[in-house]
Amino acid sequence: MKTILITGAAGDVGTHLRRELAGKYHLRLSDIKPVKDLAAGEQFAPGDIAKIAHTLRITRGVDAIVHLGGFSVEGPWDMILRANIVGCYNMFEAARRNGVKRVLFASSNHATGFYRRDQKIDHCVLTKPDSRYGVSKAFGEQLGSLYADKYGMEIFCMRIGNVTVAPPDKRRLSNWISPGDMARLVSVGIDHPDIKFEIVYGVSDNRRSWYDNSNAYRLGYRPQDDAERFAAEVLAKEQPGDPRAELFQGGNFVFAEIGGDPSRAAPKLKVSAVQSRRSTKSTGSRKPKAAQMKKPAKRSKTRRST
Ligand code: 15L
Repeated sequence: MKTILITGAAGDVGTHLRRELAGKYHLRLSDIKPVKDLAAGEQFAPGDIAKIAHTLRITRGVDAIVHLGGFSVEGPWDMILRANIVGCYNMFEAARRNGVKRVLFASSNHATGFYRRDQKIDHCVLTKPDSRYGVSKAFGEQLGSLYADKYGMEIFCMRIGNVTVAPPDKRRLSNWISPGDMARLVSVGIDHPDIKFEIVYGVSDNRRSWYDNSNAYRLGYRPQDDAERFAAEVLAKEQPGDPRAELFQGGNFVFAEIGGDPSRAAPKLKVSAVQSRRSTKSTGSRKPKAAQMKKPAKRSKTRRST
């Protein structure tokens, strides 16, 4: 049985994966926080990914790494830098030095969050990050590309949507992935015999999907869930949102903050009516024309985006 290192294992996605992958792999679970209630086949390896000595220790002797660790939403630059840039570099570098070829990188839909919702995007589009967080995910993908080309490593980048038992809002009807499908995608990334560098979308088979996930399907991903079964319930309680969040795939992550403080409100953007719907493949270079900067709005308490 393969031994798999999961970083960020104390988080939500890690917790779902532990349950879904139990018995299939030996799991080495790493996090800066304690990982509790270890089951048979699980081992805890504490570590701070911003420290190379720690990443060298936790990656030793594993068959593959599922790198979930880092800051998982928009945050101040110093936090993103430490956890998602330095931490990500340390993971790839430690994997290389320890001879671990296969790395599954938890990228995010926010690496492409500035694509409009009326665009369908595939694995070939240019990144369009919607936040510092999104930039850090684009960075991780590029680092993976470097390690694949330069060192022959096997890199599987998953642009993950929202991993929850049920999609919490309308946006997530398009980017939701059930825990079961997430585990199915991770298993493809671990067990596919011929990965060099791949980008796939971590989404279920959602009727409202913004993604052409044919690359994942080509590699053997067979999602079994569709967010549509939650649609009536989700839409019934959906409140009218900010038009900017309606326009872009990244939702609230597209907002800018005053002075870079994510707890403060975004400047107002002038948003024209959504242009005619295009369901064809994106060019990858087209800029959304509808948004222009305007003067700042009032302070908001919201920090986490939807
Ligand atoms: C992400 O990348 C975040 O890690 C997660 O917390 C969700 O916010 C998700 O994106 C999303 O877009 O719903």
